[in-house]
Amino acid sequence: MTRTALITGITGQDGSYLTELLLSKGYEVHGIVRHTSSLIANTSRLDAVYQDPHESGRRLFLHKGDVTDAGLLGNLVRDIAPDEIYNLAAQSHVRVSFDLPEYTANVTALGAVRLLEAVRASRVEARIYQASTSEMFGLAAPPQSETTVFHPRSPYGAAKLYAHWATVNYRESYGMFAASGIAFNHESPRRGETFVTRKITRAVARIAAGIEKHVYLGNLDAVRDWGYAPEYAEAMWLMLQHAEPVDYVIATGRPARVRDFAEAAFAHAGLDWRDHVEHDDRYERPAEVPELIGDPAKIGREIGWRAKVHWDELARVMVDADRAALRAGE
Ligand code: NAP
Ligand code: G4F
Repeated sequence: MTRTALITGITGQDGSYLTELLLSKGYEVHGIVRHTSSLIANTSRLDAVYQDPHESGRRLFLHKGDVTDAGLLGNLVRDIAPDEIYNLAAQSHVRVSFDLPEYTANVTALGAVRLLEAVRASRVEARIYQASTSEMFGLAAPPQSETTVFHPRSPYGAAKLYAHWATVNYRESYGMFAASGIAFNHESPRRGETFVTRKITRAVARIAAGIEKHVYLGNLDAVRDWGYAPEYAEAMWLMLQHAEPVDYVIATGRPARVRDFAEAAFAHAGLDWRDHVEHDDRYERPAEVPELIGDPAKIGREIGWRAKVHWDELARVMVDADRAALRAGE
């Protein structure tokens, strides 16, 4: 029997890696794609696996939609009757969430409830993955684990915490197989260009090519636990194959500061980061999350997932990819 998955946020970094993983496992994959006025569809991260709707035997289906539209979600869940649902859609940028708090709550918090409610109302027996985040820990002291008390520091963190508890609540109230992965930062060459790692590695490529001289950053002292996004897609899938719906921290456990990442990225191109990184207050946040370091012991012990790529290798992989893309004129 072909297994079927529905992915919200399929056009994002994680959605694209998860799609590749599920297609490689023989799944039929359905994804929700937002309408834009200027493109037929925002699917550039899916280029490698995109299948023309006129092809026979295709296993990737893209549906126009939005997680702010409850009717659309209800219709899709009922019509597709997926075995697995991955809720990856979000306004996922922390700094942006301070400027768009209500919008962020509508998409990131209420979007999850609309989806849970669509599944409950349809009575489709789908397993649900909710993309929770280490940002929910906020000020809590590291290392953060499944038992750490949450203290979100941004509209995004608060919205994700609401979605997280809604997922727990639907599991406890209705016996649904709904589980949250509390993922720490994960990156890749497909990372959005305004997140700090990709902003740095793109700048390294452009500075090494003589196109630019400087990159402007905010807080260099923030500590993050950066992992490699394709490995996190594997963790999501493994969580839905588990016998029980259980929430897990997904992390490497290896911390680094923003300045460490910058140093490693510039050094990989033979450059000294101190010659090229300037400070700009605009990239500071009204409230910062100073230190996120995950404790991935539980997911390692119970489902055998462990991060292989750590932040310093990640910096090199992303610099190489951005330099290659620049050379190819992308
Ligand atoms: P991303 O690259 O920002 O992708 C977000 C996805 O959500 C995109 O496909 C985006 O569509 C879609 N989306 C946004 N608003 C939507 C709406 N109203 N309706 C439908 N789709 C909408 O994020 P990511 O890095 O892949 O992360 C995936 C999920 O994991 C997100 O929920 C994020 O908050 C969460 N998370 C990420 C990390 C991380 O470090 N990457 C860590 C913890 C949790 P467009 O392409 O059209 O913008
Ligand atoms: O790359 P960032 O924007 O990621 P942040 O805020 O940690 O959020 C990401 O990870 C979360 C998991 O913890 C996800 F849930 C969320 O969706 C997103 O994927 O910033 C990382 C750090 C911050 O401390 C920020 O203040 O880098 C610092 N930073 C310093 N200069 C900067 C910059 N961040 C950005 N985006 N741009 C800067 O110029």
